Amino acid sequence: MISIKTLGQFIIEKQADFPYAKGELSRLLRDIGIAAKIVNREVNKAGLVDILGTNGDSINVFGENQKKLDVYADEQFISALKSGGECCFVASEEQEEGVVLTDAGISKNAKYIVCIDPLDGSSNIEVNVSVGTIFSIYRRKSAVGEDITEDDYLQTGLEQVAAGYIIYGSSTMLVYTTGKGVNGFTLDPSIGEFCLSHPNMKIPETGKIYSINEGNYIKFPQGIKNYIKYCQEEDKETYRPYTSRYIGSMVADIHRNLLMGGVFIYPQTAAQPNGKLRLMYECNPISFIIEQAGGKASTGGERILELKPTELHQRVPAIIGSTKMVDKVLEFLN
Ligand code: AHM
Ligand code: MG
Repeated sequence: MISIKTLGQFIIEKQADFPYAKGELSRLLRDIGIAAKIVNREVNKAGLVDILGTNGDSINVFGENQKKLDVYADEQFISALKSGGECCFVASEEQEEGVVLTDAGISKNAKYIVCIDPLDGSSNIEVNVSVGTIFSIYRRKSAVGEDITEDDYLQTGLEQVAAGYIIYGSSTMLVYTTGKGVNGFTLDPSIGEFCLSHPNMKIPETGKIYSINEGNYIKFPQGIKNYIKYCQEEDKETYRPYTSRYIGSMVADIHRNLLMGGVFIYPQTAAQPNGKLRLMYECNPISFIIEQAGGKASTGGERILELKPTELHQRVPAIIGSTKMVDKVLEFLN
C-alpha cells in the first residue's frame, strides 16, 4: 500500500522541531493551507468566467457579485488568518496599510505577523498561465496586548520563522520552510489534501536556465547586459549557451529553477532604481526558501535576507537561484 503523508500530518510531526512552540505556528500554516485550497478552486475555474459571468464588478448568472481573483484571494487568506486566531497583523500586496487583527476577539493573543502576496502574477490568469501565492511569517516583537509597531512588521528576512509559496499550475503545490529545509506538497484533488511529494528539496548548485525579462534589456545595468551576453556565448565546459525561460510569474519561474537549477533576475533599471519586486512578501520569502534549499539570493550588492526594511511595500532588485549562477552574475556586477 502506498503511504501518503498529508501537509497536516507533516506539520504535526515537525512540531517537535520547535520545542518552545505550543502549536500556534503549526495552526497558522494549516490555516494558510486551507485558504490555498479555496483559492485554488477559484483559480481553476478562472477560464469559466465567460460562461459564469465576467470578473470585475458585474453580477454573474447566479446573481453573485464576481470579484477579481486577486481581491478574492486576499479576502480568503485574511479571513482564514483572522478566524485561525494565530496572526495579529497581515501585510498584503493588495492592501496599502497592514491589517491589524488583534481587534478581532479571537486573535487577541496572536503572536505571528504574516506578509503575503495573495495572487502573484495575476495578469497571467487570463491566459491560463501559472500564478502563485507567496507568504512570510514573523514572530511579533511586542508583547501580546501591546500595540503592533513597525518593529513588529519591518523585520529582516533573517528573522522569518517560516515562508512558503503555493503554485497554481498544471498541478497545485505548496512549498514551505521553517528554517529546517524545504518541503513540497502536491494537492491531490481527489482527496482535497496537500500530500508530501518533494521532501527535502535542494536547488542544484548550478544550472543552464536564466530567467529575466529581456524586453527590458536596453534599460539594464551594463553588468546585467554583459551577463546576458555571457549566457548566450558558446562554451562546452559550462554548457553554454544557456536556455532562456521567463514566464513572468515569479513563483513559476522560481519553482522551475528550484527543481532544475537556474538563476532568476529582476534587476534595477534607470526608471525603477529598486527593480519591481517587493521585499516583504515576494523577495524575502522566496530568498528564505532558496537559501534553505542551498541556493543564494542577492540584490546585486547585499544578501536580500539581511536588508533592514523601511516600508511594507518596499521594492528590491533580485538575483535568486543556484549559488554558482548567482555568484557569476555578481562577478559581472562588481
Ligand atoms: P504582480 O505582483 O503585480 O503580479 O507582479 C509581480 C510579477 C512577478 O510574478 C513576475 O516575476 C514579475 O512581476 C514580472 O514582471 P515583468 O512583466 O515586468 O517582467
Ligand atoms: Mg506580486
